[in-house]
Amino acid sequence: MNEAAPRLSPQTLGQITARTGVRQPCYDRAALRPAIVHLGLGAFFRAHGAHYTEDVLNRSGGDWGIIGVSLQRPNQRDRLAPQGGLYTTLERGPQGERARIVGALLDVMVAPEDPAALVSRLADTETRIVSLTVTEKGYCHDPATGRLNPEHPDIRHDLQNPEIPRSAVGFLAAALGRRRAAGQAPFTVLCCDNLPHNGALVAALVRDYAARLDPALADWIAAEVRFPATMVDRIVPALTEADLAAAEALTGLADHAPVGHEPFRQWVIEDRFGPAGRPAWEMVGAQLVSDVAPFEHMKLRLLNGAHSALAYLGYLAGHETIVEAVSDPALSGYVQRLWSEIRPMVPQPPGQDLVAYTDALLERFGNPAIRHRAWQIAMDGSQKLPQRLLSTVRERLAAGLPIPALALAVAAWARYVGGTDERGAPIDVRDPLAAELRARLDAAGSEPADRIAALLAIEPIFGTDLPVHPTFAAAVTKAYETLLDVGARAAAST
Ligand code: CS2
Repeated sequence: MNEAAPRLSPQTLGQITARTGVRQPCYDRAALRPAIVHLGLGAFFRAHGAHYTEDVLNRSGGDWGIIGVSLQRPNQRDRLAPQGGLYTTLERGPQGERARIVGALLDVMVAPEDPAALVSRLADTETRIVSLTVTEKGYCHDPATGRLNPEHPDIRHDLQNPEIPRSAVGFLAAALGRRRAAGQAPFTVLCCDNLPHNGALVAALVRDYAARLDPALADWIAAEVRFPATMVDRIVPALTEADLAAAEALTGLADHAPVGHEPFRQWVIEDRFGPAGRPAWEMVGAQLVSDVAPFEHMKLRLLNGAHSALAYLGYLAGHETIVEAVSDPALSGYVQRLWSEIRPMVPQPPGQDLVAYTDALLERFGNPAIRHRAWQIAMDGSQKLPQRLLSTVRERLAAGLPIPALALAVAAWARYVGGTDERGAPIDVRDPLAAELRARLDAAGSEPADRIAALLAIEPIFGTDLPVHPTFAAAVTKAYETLLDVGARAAAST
């Protein structure tokens, strides 16, 4: 039997050097300060934002260390703490797999274990940037309007207990309140979630929340705190057992928290940071621009819109992953038609060609080394549909243009949240509105038009305009009927 490999840690790192091809931190980790606190320490950030920062450190040193924060569960901390924050990233492309060790992460905090400690960490003037990847639902807002949902249980809790919050918005406001009270400059808030106008959106949510506690704090936030917008992109599937084995095979060390990711990455950042500064991310490929909006439209609508459409149709058609879905000619033909509907509504960002962009997307989706589960992307559809698909729907309807492929994507979501797949097996529907979706469908009965009307009536998803739009409801109902009649593969082929 093989001996167990030693665990990755600062003490064992030296054992990798004998091996070829594994990049390691080549800067002085002891010089790092907790300058960035990142809320939402998932696989995505560890393979994206932390990777860019790691590249800057490798290139030019500095002290931009990262404290990662889990807002819910302790798993990441439990896996990373014994490794001194070190982890392996696995870049997976058609040419094979390359491992690298990331050292920028200094420590992991688990917010619910000691919320006051996190508020203090954020309020400490060493914290210069607070970045976030808390997923769409983590902002406790109404996705159709972008407004704070004051009825959200976490927001209600935080307004009652502002010093020991639960929500990201509550933590930001509590810490900014402390900075203000102490007469200190604020940190910069860097939202890295796939939300439209993410900087302005989070700014408005934090101000709205703060105003309910202390209007003067809301004014101070409006005047003093920077919330640059960003567009983030890298396909990073959730951790699997196979990743653990792959990391160990490449490095010779056991890592309980590796991350597999595609080679491609993009980060477009609004260059609007306060005197607290930022790492020189532009040195390592990030684009610092004055207007992120065109890049964000391109990415949210063409990448994420297609991802969601492929996730629902692909899942229903029996495909486990995105690569399987786009390897099915029915679905790859469909996604091209979907992109033809979306592209005319997306202004071309500087230096980007949209046809080349979607061609590259098809290659990325078809990367056989990335097994991104349709089920993972299908999650939280109520929070994703508005910015990924429905904003394009609105613009096409306003221009009098047809929406067959977009309507099929919405219908596939409706079919998916019905909770039973095409072979009659139950679907594990994960969504913050899952109970409401279920209740509405149960009340609607079995008529397709009634089921679609019941779902379209959910205002936080569809607003007040789309449910009463005659073309929209009719197009989605028709696509839904086709899905029921012939199944997802055949529906996607028509
Ligand atoms: C995906 C995204 O899970 C999802 O909903 O669409 O995580 C996607 O992989 C990233 O945005 C790619 O940058």
